[in-house]
Amino acid sequence: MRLQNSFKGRPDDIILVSNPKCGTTWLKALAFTIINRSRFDFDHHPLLTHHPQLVIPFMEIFNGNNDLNNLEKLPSPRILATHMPFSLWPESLARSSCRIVYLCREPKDVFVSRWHFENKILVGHHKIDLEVAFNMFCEGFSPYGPFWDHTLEYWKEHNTTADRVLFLKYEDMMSEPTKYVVSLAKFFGVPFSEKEHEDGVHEEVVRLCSFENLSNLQINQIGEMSRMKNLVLERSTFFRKGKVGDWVNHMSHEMGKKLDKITEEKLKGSGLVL
Ligand code: PAP
Repeated sequence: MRLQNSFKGRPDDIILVSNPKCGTTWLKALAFTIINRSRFDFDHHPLLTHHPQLVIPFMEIFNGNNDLNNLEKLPSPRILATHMPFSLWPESLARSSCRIVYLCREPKDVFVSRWHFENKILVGHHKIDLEVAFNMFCEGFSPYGPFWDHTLEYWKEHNTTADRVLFLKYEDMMSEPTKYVVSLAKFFGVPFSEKEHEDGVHEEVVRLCSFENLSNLQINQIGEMSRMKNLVLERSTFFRKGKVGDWVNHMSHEMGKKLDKITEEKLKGSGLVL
């Protein structure tokens, strides 16, 4: 509500959007590195000493270091992140010409990632029953609304204004990261020059932001990001496996088939396949 009333969108804002557990940490690292590549060299890069979740603030998650006033103070062009569905965006932003990058992911992997995440942050709590959590996910219980509705809202925006909304899939990016780093740079209005291509700058971006590299940095392994009663968010919680298809190690074949069927039905006629 506070965000709806007070947030002032700017036409040159860049907004990174995803359902939780679709790869926000990775997208934040990539966007920050691509946009600021003329300011920092790779050997002394802020991502070597700062968690990727902290280099780009969420629009709707306020804590000690982040509030509406701080968002106001950021220089343009701002890069902000959000998990909010498009229908809940502050009007000034939804109607602006800001650029949006939406990152989606295959829902079985999203569910497994979320189940691990929630088990890890709930301290002193019994392990969340996988089947109970699974049935709730299938029924649409997710922190930002049903998984498919969220994705379809942005898919619709992408189809209406493709030059404003770049729609990406985690799996595609994992299989061809360099190609997507090049597309992101172009979309942000800072394409790689010929010289940068020759020097392999786009490949350096991929390497710096890779799961292997980031998850092995001390800054992303040790310490807490925040603590609230029995919710403890450790820095390492954002890095688990970073793999495509890990769901098979946790869900039965039947569960997989059930979720696939729901996804197929929900996305039917949209042209989107996950
Ligand atoms: P959030 O929704 O809380 O912001 P988010 O970063 O979207 O978290 O999701 C975390 C997932 O991204 C984890 O997936 P997993 O549980 O299946 O392993 C995490 O491992 C993965 N991830 C984090 N950083 C990277 C990266 N650099 N490259 C690829 N995947 C990553």
